[in-house]
Amino acid sequence: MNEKTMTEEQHFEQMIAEESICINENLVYERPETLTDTPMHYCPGCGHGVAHRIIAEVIAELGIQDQTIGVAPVGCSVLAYNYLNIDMTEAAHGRASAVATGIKRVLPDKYVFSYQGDGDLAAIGTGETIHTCNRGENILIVFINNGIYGMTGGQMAPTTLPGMKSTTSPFGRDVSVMGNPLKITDLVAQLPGTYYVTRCAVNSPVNVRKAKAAIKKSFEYQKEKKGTCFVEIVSNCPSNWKMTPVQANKWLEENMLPYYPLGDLKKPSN
Ligand SMILES: Cc1ncc(C[n+]2csc(CCOP(=O)(O)OP(=O)(O)O)c2C)c(N)n1
Ligand code: SF4
Repeated sequence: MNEKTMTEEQHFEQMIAEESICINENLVYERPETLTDTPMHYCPGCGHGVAHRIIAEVIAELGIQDQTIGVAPVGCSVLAYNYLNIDMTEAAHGRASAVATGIKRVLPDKYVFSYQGDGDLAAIGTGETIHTCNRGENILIVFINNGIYGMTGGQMAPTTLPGMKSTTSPFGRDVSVMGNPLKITDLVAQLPGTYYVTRCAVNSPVNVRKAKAAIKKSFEYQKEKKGTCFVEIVSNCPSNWKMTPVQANKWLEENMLPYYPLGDLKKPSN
Protein backbone atom coordinates (compact mmCIF):
# COMPACT_ATOMS: atom_id res chain seq x y z
CA MET A 1 0.00 0.00 0.00
CA ASN A 2 1.48 3.35 -0.92
CA GLU A 3 0.88 6.55 1.07
CA LYS A 4 -1.72 7.87 -1.39
CA THR A 5 -4.04 4.89 -0.95
CA MET A 6 -3.77 4.75 2.86
CA THR A 7 -6.50 5.98 5.14
CA GLU A 8 -5.53 8.61 7.67
CA GLU A 9 -5.65 5.96 10.40
CA GLN A 10 -3.36 3.58 8.49
CA HIS A 11 -0.93 6.41 7.85
CA PHE A 12 -0.89 7.26 11.57
CA GLU A 13 -0.23 3.62 12.49
CA GLN A 14 2.60 3.43 10.02
CA MET A 15 4.20 6.56 11.49
CA ILE A 16 4.02 5.06 14.98
CA ALA A 17 5.52 1.80 13.71
CA GLU A 18 8.36 3.76 12.13
CA GLU A 19 8.72 5.73 15.39
CA SER A 20 8.56 8.91 13.36
CA ILE A 21 6.06 10.40 15.79
CA CYS A 22 5.63 10.09 19.50
CA ILE A 23 2.66 7.99 20.63
CA ASN A 24 1.80 10.48 23.37
CA GLU A 25 1.06 13.72 21.54
CA ASN A 26 0.97 15.60 24.82
CA LEU A 27 4.39 14.48 26.01
CA VAL A 28 6.22 17.43 27.53
CA TYR A 29 8.56 15.67 29.92
CA GLU A 30 10.60 12.51 29.70
CA ARG A 31 13.74 11.01 31.14
CA PRO A 32 16.78 11.98 29.09
CA GLU A 33 19.05 9.09 28.15
CA THR A 34 21.72 10.71 30.34
CA LEU A 35 19.73 9.70 33.45
CA THR A 36 19.61 6.02 34.34
CA ASP A 37 16.23 4.43 35.01
CA THR A 38 16.98 4.19 38.74
CA PRO A 39 14.84 5.51 41.60
CA MET A 40 16.90 8.13 43.44
CA HIS A 41 17.56 7.68 47.15
CA TYR A 42 17.09 11.36 47.95
CA CYS A 43 14.47 12.47 50.46
CA PRO A 44 11.22 13.78 48.94
CA GLY A 45 11.63 17.33 47.68
CA CYS A 46 15.43 17.33 47.95
CA GLY A 47 17.17 19.66 45.51
CA HIS A 48 19.85 17.11 44.62
CA GLY A 49 17.45 15.26 42.33
CA VAL A 50 16.57 18.44 40.46
CA ALA A 51 20.24 19.40 40.14
CA HIS A 52 21.04 15.95 38.71
CA ARG A 53 18.20 16.27 36.28
CA ILE A 54 19.31 19.61 34.84
CA ILE A 55 22.92 18.47 34.49
CA ALA A 56 21.67 15.38 32.66
CA GLU A 57 19.44 17.45 30.39
CA VAL A 58 22.29 19.78 29.46
CA ILE A 59 24.61 16.88 28.66
CA ALA A 60 21.91 15.32 26.48
CA GLU A 61 21.09 18.59 24.72
CA LEU A 62 24.75 19.32 23.98
CA GLY A 63 25.20 15.74 22.71
CA ILE A 64 28.24 15.15 24.92
CA GLN A 65 27.14 12.04 26.81
CA ASP A 66 30.16 10.03 25.66
CA GLN A 67 32.55 12.90 26.22
CA THR A 68 31.61 13.90 29.76
CA ILE A 69 33.18 12.69 32.99
CA GLY A 70 31.71 13.58 36.38
CA VAL A 71 33.26 13.34 39.83
CA ALA A 72 30.89 12.49 42.68
CA PRO A 73 31.52 13.73 46.22
CA VAL A 74 31.05 12.30 49.67
CA GLY A 75 27.73 13.49 51.04
CA CYS A 76 24.13 12.73 50.15
CA SER A 77 25.06 12.79 46.46
CA VAL A 78 27.73 10.12 46.92
CA LEU A 79 25.72 7.88 44.61
CA ALA A 80 25.38 10.44 41.81
CA TYR A 81 27.17 7.97 39.53
CA ASN A 82 24.19 5.62 39.84
CA TYR A 83 21.88 8.23 38.34
CA LEU A 84 23.89 10.07 35.72
CA ASN A 85 24.37 7.84 32.71
CA ILE A 86 27.85 9.08 31.89
CA ASP A 87 31.37 8.12 32.92
CA MET A 88 31.73 9.00 36.59
CA THR A 89 34.11 8.37 39.40
CA GLU A 90 34.09 8.92 43.14
CA ALA A 91 36.43 11.15 45.12
CA ALA A 92 37.38 11.07 48.78
CA HIS A 93 35.56 13.68 50.87
CA GLY A 94 36.44 17.18 49.62
CA ARG A 95 38.83 16.06 46.92
CA ALA A 96 36.51 16.10 43.91
CA SER A 97 38.00 19.17 42.25
CA ALA A 98 41.50 17.70 42.62
CA VAL A 99 40.34 14.42 41.05
CA ALA A 100 38.59 16.39 38.29
CA THR A 101 41.84 18.30 37.70
CA GLY A 102 43.72 15.06 37.15
CA ILE A 103 41.11 13.68 34.78
CA LYS A 104 40.96 16.87 32.75
CA ARG A 105 44.73 17.09 32.43
CA VAL A 106 44.99 13.52 31.20
CA LEU A 107 41.92 13.78 28.96
CA PRO A 108 41.77 17.47 27.96
CA ASP A 109 39.14 16.91 25.27
CA LYS A 110 36.59 15.53 27.73
CA TYR A 111 34.05 17.68 29.52
CA VAL A 112 34.82 17.29 33.21
CA PHE A 113 32.82 18.43 36.20
CA SER A 114 32.75 17.88 39.92
CA TYR A 115 29.51 17.84 41.91
CA GLN A 116 29.93 18.74 45.58
CA GLY A 117 27.96 19.66 48.67
CA ASP A 118 28.87 22.54 50.97
CA GLY A 119 30.52 20.34 53.60
CA ASP A 120 32.50 18.60 50.89
CA LEU A 121 33.50 21.71 48.95
CA ALA A 122 33.66 24.46 51.56
CA ALA A 123 34.85 22.60 54.67
CA ILE A 124 37.05 19.55 54.18
CA GLY A 125 37.71 20.49 50.54
CA THR A 126 38.39 24.21 50.96
CA GLY A 127 42.05 23.87 50.00
CA GLU A 128 41.33 21.85 46.85
CA THR A 129 38.54 24.20 45.84
CA ILE A 130 40.59 27.37 46.18
CA HIS A 131 43.67 26.00 44.48
CA THR A 132 41.70 24.41 41.63
CA CYS A 133 39.99 27.74 40.99
CA ASN A 134 43.19 29.71 41.42
CA ARG A 135 44.99 27.51 38.90
CA GLY A 136 42.10 28.02 36.52
CA GLU A 137 41.60 24.35 35.77
CA ASN A 138 39.36 24.05 32.74
CA ILE A 139 36.56 22.22 34.56
CA LEU A 140 33.08 22.91 35.89
CA ILE A 141 32.49 22.81 39.64
CA VAL A 142 28.85 22.40 40.67
CA PHE A 143 28.43 23.43 44.30
CA ILE A 144 25.24 22.39 46.08
CA ASN A 145 24.69 24.72 49.02
CA ASN A 146 21.97 23.46 51.34
CA GLY A 147 23.44 25.12 54.43
CA ILE A 148 23.98 21.88 56.32
CA TYR A 149 25.74 18.51 56.41
CA GLY A 150 22.89 16.47 55.01
CA MET A 151 24.25 12.94 54.89
CA THR A 152 25.63 12.79 58.40
CA GLY A 153 22.52 14.06 60.17
CA GLY A 154 22.37 17.83 59.90
CA GLN A 155 25.51 19.22 61.53
CA MET A 156 26.52 22.86 61.03
CA ALA A 157 28.28 23.48 57.73
CA PRO A 158 30.44 26.47 56.78
CA THR A 159 27.37 27.76 54.92
CA THR A 160 24.91 27.45 57.84
CA LEU A 161 23.20 30.82 58.27
CA PRO A 162 23.62 32.97 61.39
CA GLY A 163 20.96 31.87 63.85
CA MET A 164 20.18 28.71 61.88
CA LYS A 165 19.65 25.59 63.94
CA SER A 166 21.58 22.40 63.26
CA THR A 167 22.43 19.40 65.40
CA THR A 168 25.72 21.06 66.38
CA SER A 169 24.17 24.53 66.78
CA PRO A 170 20.88 23.53 68.46
CA PHE A 171 20.22 27.09 69.64
CA GLY A 172 21.13 28.59 66.28
CA ARG A 173 24.53 29.50 64.84
CA ASP A 174 26.10 32.05 67.13
CA VAL A 175 28.66 33.79 64.93
CA SER A 176 30.54 35.14 67.92
CA VAL A 177 31.40 31.56 68.90
CA MET A 178 30.97 29.55 65.69
CA GLY A 179 32.26 32.06 63.17
CA ASN A 180 30.60 33.53 60.11
CA PRO A 181 29.22 31.55 57.21
CA LEU A 182 31.76 31.17 54.43
CA LYS A 183 30.66 32.64 51.12
CA ILE A 184 33.11 30.57 49.15
CA THR A 185 31.51 31.45 45.83
CA ASP A 186 32.28 35.15 46.43
CA LEU A 187 35.79 34.11 47.36
CA VAL A 188 36.53 32.05 44.24
CA ALA A 189 35.11 34.83 42.07
CA GLN A 190 38.11 36.92 43.17
CA LEU A 191 40.63 34.38 41.91
CA PRO A 192 42.28 34.93 38.54
CA GLY A 193 41.65 31.36 37.33
CA THR A 194 37.87 31.49 37.46
CA TYR A 195 36.12 32.54 34.27
CA TYR A 196 32.45 32.28 35.11
CA VAL A 197 31.08 32.23 38.66
CA THR A 198 27.39 32.32 39.32
CA ARG A 199 24.86 31.53 42.01
CA CYS A 200 21.58 29.83 41.12
CA ALA A 201 18.85 27.96 43.00
CA VAL A 202 16.46 25.07 42.39
CA ASN A 203 13.50 26.18 44.53
CA SER A 204 11.21 27.33 41.72
CA PRO A 205 10.69 26.56 38.02
CA VAL A 206 12.22 29.88 36.93
CA ASN A 207 15.29 29.33 39.08
CA VAL A 208 15.66 25.76 37.83
CA ARG A 209 15.66 27.06 34.25
CA LYS A 210 18.31 29.67 35.10
CA ALA A 211 20.46 27.05 36.84
CA LYS A 212 20.23 24.84 33.77
CA ALA A 213 21.29 27.73 31.54
CA ALA A 214 24.30 28.39 33.79
CA ILE A 215 25.42 24.76 33.55
CA LYS A 216 25.00 24.81 29.79
CA LYS A 217 27.06 28.00 29.48
CA SER A 218 29.76 26.47 31.66
CA PHE A 219 30.16 23.43 29.41
CA GLU A 220 30.32 25.74 26.40
CA TYR A 221 33.06 27.81 28.07
CA GLN A 222 34.90 24.59 28.89
CA LYS A 223 34.90 23.72 25.21
CA GLU A 224 36.51 27.10 24.57
CA LYS A 225 39.13 26.33 27.27
CA LYS A 226 38.28 29.42 29.29
CA GLY A 227 39.18 28.22 32.78
CA THR A 228 37.21 27.25 35.85
CA CYS A 229 33.45 27.69 35.82
CA PHE A 230 31.82 27.59 39.23
CA VAL A 231 28.07 27.21 39.59
CA GLU A 232 26.63 27.41 43.10
CA ILE A 233 23.15 25.98 43.40
CA VAL A 234 21.35 27.06 46.56
CA SER A 235 19.36 23.99 47.51
CA ASN A 236 17.32 22.60 50.37
CA CYS A 237 17.48 19.79 52.89
CA PRO A 238 13.88 19.24 54.00
CA SER A 239 14.84 16.33 56.26
CA ASN A 240 17.50 18.07 58.32
CA TRP A 241 15.78 21.44 58.17
CA LYS A 242 12.83 19.49 59.58
CA MET A 243 10.36 20.92 57.09
CA THR A 244 8.08 19.68 54.36
CA PRO A 245 9.45 20.20 50.84
CA VAL A 246 7.09 23.16 50.34
CA GLN A 247 8.11 24.76 53.65
CA ALA A 248 11.77 24.16 52.82
CA ASN A 249 11.55 25.95 49.47
CA LYS A 250 9.74 28.86 51.11
CA TRP A 251 12.34 29.00 53.89
CA LEU A 252 15.10 28.88 51.28
CA GLU A 253 13.61 31.85 49.47
CA GLU A 254 13.05 33.88 52.63
CA ASN A 255 16.29 33.05 54.45
CA MET A 256 18.95 31.56 52.17
CA LEU A 257 18.51 33.85 49.18
CA PRO A 258 18.86 37.17 51.06
CA TYR A 259 22.18 35.85 52.44
CA TYR A 260 23.24 34.13 49.22
CA PRO A 261 21.82 36.41 46.51
CA LEU A 262 21.35 34.88 43.08
CA GLY A 263 23.15 36.08 40.00
CA ASP A 264 26.55 36.20 38.33
CA LEU A 265 29.53 36.96 40.54
CA LYS A 266 31.98 36.85 37.66
CA LYS A 267 30.79 37.21 34.13
CA PRO A 268 32.91 36.88 31.01
CA SER A 269 33.31 40.25 29.34
CA ASN A 270 32.83 38.96 25.78
C1 LIG B 1 37.37 12.19 55.50
C2 LIG B 1 35.93 12.17 55.92
N1 LIG B 1 35.51 13.00 56.90
C3 LIG B 1 34.21 13.01 57.25
C4 LIG B 1 33.33 12.19 56.65
C5 LIG B 1 31.88 12.20 57.10
N2 LIG B 1 31.01 12.89 56.17
C6 LIG B 1 30.38 12.21 55.21
S1 LIG B 1 29.33 13.18 54.33
C7 LIG B 1 29.71 14.51 55.29
C8 LIG B 1 29.04 15.84 55.09
C9 LIG B 1 28.43 16.02 53.77
O1 LIG B 1 27.76 17.23 53.72
P1 LIG B 1 27.65 18.07 52.40
O2 LIG B 1 28.93 18.05 51.67
O3 LIG B 1 27.12 19.41 52.78
O4 LIG B 1 26.64 17.28 51.48
P2 LIG B 1 25.09 16.94 51.67
O5 LIG B 1 25.08 15.61 52.35
O6 LIG B 1 24.44 18.02 52.47
O7 LIG B 1 24.60 16.87 50.28
C10 LIG B 1 30.66 14.18 56.26
C11 LIG B 1 31.19 15.13 57.25
C12 LIG B 1 33.79 11.33 55.64
N3 LIG B 1 32.97 10.52 54.97
N4 LIG B 1 35.09 11.35 55.28
S1 SF4 C 1 19.31 14.49 53.98
FE1 SF4 C 1 18.89 16.48 53.02
S2 SF4 C 1 20.39 16.73 51.36
FE2 SF4 C 1 20.34 14.56 51.97
S3 SF4 C 1 18.88 13.59 50.55
FE3 SF4 C 1 17.75 14.13 52.42
S4 SF4 C 1 16.92 16.19 51.98
FE4 SF4 C 1 18.56 15.79 50.46
